[in-house]
Amino acid sequence: GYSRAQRPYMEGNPFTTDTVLPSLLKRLATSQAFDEISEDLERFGSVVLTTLRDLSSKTFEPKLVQYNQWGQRVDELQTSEGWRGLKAKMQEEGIIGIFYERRHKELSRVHGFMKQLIATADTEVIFCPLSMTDGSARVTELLGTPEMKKDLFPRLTSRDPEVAYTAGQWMTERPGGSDVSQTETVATHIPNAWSPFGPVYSLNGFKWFSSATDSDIALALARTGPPNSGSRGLSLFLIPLRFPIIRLSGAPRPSALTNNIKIHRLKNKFGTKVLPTAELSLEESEAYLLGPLNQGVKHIAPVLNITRVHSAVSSVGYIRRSLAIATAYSKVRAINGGTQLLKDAPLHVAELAKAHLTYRALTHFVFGAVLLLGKTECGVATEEEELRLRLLTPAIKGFAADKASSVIEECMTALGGQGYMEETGIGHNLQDAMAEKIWEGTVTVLSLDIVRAASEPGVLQAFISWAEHIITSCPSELSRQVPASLTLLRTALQEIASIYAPPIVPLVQRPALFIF
Ligand code: MFK
Ligand code: FAD
Repeated sequence: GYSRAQRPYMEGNPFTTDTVLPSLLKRLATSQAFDEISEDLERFGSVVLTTLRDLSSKTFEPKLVQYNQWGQRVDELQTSEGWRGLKAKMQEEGIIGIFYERRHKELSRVHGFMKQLIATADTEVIFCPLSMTDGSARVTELLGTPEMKKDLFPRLTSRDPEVAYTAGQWMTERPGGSDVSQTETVATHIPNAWSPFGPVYSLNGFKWFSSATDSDIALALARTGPPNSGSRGLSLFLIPLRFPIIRLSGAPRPSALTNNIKIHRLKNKFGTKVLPTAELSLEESEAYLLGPLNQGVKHIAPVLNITRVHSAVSSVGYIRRSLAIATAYSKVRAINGGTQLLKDAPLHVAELAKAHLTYRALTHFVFGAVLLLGKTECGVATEEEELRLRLLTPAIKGFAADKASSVIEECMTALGGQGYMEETGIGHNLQDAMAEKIWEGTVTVLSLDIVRAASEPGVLQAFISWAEHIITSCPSELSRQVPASLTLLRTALQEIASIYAPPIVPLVQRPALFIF
């Protein structure tokens, strides 16, 4: 018989004991790249269990001190040592560096995102500011002035926490986050001012959600066209959160007030509590135009698309750890009077298997897009692959977010009462994972983006050709086993192709997501 006492479970190395990641990496990488990347992931797996968990335990909710004892406005944002340590450690580990050093060429995205996947559930949403930093680095790489490329880009991608910058993304305003056409922040050109970072503007407005309030810069939308110009009157700006924009290493961090940015309030959130999400006002704040005038939405899209891939990876990362815990528990928990372990009870195993199947499918789905992102950024993607990535990006983000919470809930119940205890961290993961359904576009808004993408020339055809190729190249035994699913997929794709031809039928927008 087995001990009937409560016994702690042991979590293994999150990379080597994972049932999906090593074999997926082997499938995607050459053997030399596999050796190098898997060695790094195995080492990093131990860092997750030791250093990162230790740093996470030293985090607490940020505090805002608006006034000092003399009644002066100071807007001091106090974050925890653990939070700052997590950020520094991840920068040292090459998040963001790996993505832009591109040492493993198109596999660099797979490498960095596998690191994130195994760390997500142990790092208090540190990948939120880092994902926006990643998107900002990409926009700088694509659109930046020579000075931005020389001064900012190396900092956004640096592995040295002393010089590295993080960036925020300010799109959401009070009238609407999904619909940025309502943006109220106004940008006024300052004709005689000059900056190496581009034409200088003065911004006035209110940003309703700023999650990287401790960052160095932000990318924001502001109105440069007439008030009735909707989103086609918005431009993209680089805003220094603090002056001087280029900080000397070791110098104290000035307040956001140095650029006339007031931090009004920290949000009181359901989860992601360590992340300093604030409401801000810009009052004659200095900013630099990035890219062409009145095309802000189009040019912030690389940030949206990159952070959406981060979000999809995070959703899968929360599932990974919850499932690892549930699996580990099944090896120590005795049932039926000590005659059996949970892992040997078919009913219980069937539940774990269902969760595992979703985890496996989502990981493959998400990393399919991650590889396409890597190829696109390295200039080795075919035109079809780039079009496919456009369609898959909102699909992986919305779909992974939509699936994650119910799988995490199943993992929680797989531990019985222990699963509901804070110490396991599953509830904490669930709270954080819920944000993935809302930020960077709600699930509904992402299904609308699938529709937008599908109506762009060539996108849907690129997807259908690829899906048909996959269907026809399935081994015949597999085709025989799942003929109904294959037929369904083919029919669904044909339906989408006809429905998505303009004019778009709004009622099919959300179901569009579920076709994946
Ligand atoms: C670790 C976790 C990672 C995540 C952490 C992040 C923390 C949270 C941060 C945030 O939440 S930041 C705020 C995120 N906000 C959103 O995601 C807004 C959601 N709403 C949308 O995405 C809307 O679809 C959008 C605001 C983009 C709609 O705007 P418009 O102006 O009505 O779009 P329109 O007119 O269809 O498109 C304008 C242009 O942009 C078009 O190009 P053209 O000018 O050439 O015609 C579009 O094709 C292009 N575009 C729009 N979305 C695109 C895109 N291009 C590429 N990719 C996209 N996703
Ligand atoms: P709304 O746009 O008002 O949406 C409300 C509901 O309406 C949703 O269910 C939505 O799906 C639905 N809806 C909207 N439009 C349509 C439509 N056309 N058809 C059908 N249904 C629709 N934003 C930033 O810019 N920077 C940040 O750093 C940031 N950090 C965040 C951190 C957290 C923890 C959270 C929760 C949000 C953050 N956001 C940030 C804001 C986030 O991006 C927005 O909340 C999100 O885009 C939705 O916008 P909204 O809140 O205005 O909701």
